[in-house]
Amino acid sequence: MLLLLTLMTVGLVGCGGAEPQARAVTIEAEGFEYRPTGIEATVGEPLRLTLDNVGTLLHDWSIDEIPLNGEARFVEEGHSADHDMSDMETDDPTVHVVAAAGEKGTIVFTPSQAGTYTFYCTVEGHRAGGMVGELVVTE
Ligand SMILES: [Cu+2]
Repeated sequence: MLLLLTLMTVGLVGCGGAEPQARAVTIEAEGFEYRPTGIEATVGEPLRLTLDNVGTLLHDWSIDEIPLNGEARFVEEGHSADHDMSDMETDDPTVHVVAAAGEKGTIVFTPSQAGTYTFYCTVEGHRAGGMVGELVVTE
């Protein structure tokens, strides 16, 4: 019994770690630009998305509606406390990760349905300025 508990504990710790099975994607944000503007994902495969803000403005990366397995969750909070939600052009994006200037933010989520989903920056004026792209999810 003790051995079983030990194994379970190790298992839990392992789950909280680096999630090796997730596909890691980094998007740079600078000016009003994402690099790249296109991302691919696979249904049922966790996507570990890092927004690397190498610019001088606050940016985020958001998808309004995308079917997920479970909930999107932050790996690192970054400096989301600095993010003024009143600037957001939408109430409740399904996936939302924020990175202050010079910071990174990471979120893990698992798409559950194939499709093409628009991602964009919710900071006022940024989407219009070009901060928009597509996440293509395939079976
Ligand atoms: Cu932005």
